[in-house]
Amino acid sequence: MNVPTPSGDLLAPVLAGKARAIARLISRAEMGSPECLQTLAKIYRSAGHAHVIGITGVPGSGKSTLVRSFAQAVRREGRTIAVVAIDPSSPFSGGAILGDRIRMLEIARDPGVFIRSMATRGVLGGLARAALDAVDILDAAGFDLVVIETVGVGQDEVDIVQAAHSTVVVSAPGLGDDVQAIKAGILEIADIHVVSKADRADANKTVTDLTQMLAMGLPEISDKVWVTPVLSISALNDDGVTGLLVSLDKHRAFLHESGNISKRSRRIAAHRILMIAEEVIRERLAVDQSQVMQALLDRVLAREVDPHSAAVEFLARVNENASK
Ligand SMILES: Nc1nc2c(ncn2[C@@H]2O[C@H](COP(=O)(O)OP(=O)(O)OP(=O)(O)O)[C@@H](O)[C@H]2O)c(=O)[nH]1
Ligand SMILES: [Mg+2]
Repeated sequence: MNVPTPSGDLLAPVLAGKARAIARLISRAEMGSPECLQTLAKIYRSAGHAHVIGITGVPGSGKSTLVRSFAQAVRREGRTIAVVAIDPSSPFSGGAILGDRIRMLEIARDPGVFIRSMATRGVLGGLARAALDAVDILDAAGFDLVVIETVGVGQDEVDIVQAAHSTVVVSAPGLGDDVQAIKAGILEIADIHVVSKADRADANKTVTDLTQMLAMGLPEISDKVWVTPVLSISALNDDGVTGLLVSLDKHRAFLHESGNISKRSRRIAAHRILMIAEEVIRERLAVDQSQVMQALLDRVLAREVDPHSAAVEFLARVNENASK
């Protein structure tokens, strides 16, 4: 019989940056296996060094192509990068053009790059929880930059990129007249805006529209305030991609110099705790439902107890059972 390696045994190779162990531990985290929780706790203690970057944008805006070209720019500087792509489609399929396919092959051979795609289905107990566990694992494994790529639709996806130190919103020309980020409600979460596919003639209009839109809500400029840049990039031609790395470095420096990093880290941690707490409660409810519910139901149906009081009692009983 094939006995799986205990997650604890994966700890040392993960911390040493071994790709196979990293991939396996991420899979355990993704499955929500309780067996790996202790290991994840140790991972968390070792993490906290990477620059965590969220990249989002509407479908087809060019995120995956940008991320791959960005990964190469990072490698040219001798830094390492890991990517968690939360993608309904695999980052290794769909829409890849020739230059991009060559790029994928080069990346696949480079130990300084790790790309992991996470399906939106089949993750037990919350995509956001699993994605952030994966970020911890990659951070503890020593990658300098950890990128989370998500499609900018759906609350889960938006929550995930907001759990990054720096959030990049990608808009593309040719996907309609409006600024897509506004429609998707992700304009204001950007620390950096990227207009992709800058090799296209209509890219300038997207830059102008976006810049005007931002100017309307521009905060008072002082050295404490971050002014969100709009970068024009052609990932296809590797044009402007280094500029994204420069902007991200500047943003990270800004977070530290202004002290905003502690505010942001607290917000991210609080969000994560709440998210996991919700998951724990949901699991407990699922387990205890039938036992605790039956007795309560009889009383509610007889109108001896109202549904609100019943819900409070239900939670109290479930918690009692959990602490037994
Ligand atoms: N001309 C041009 N086309 C690009 C560029 N970057 C991406 N594309 C094309 O735009 C399409 C979408 O690119 P992807 O990188 O797959 O976009 P995505 O945002 O990851 O898409 P989803 O994963 O479906 O959300 C593909 O057909 C790419 O070839 C670019 O810099 N220039
Ligand atoms: Mg993609």
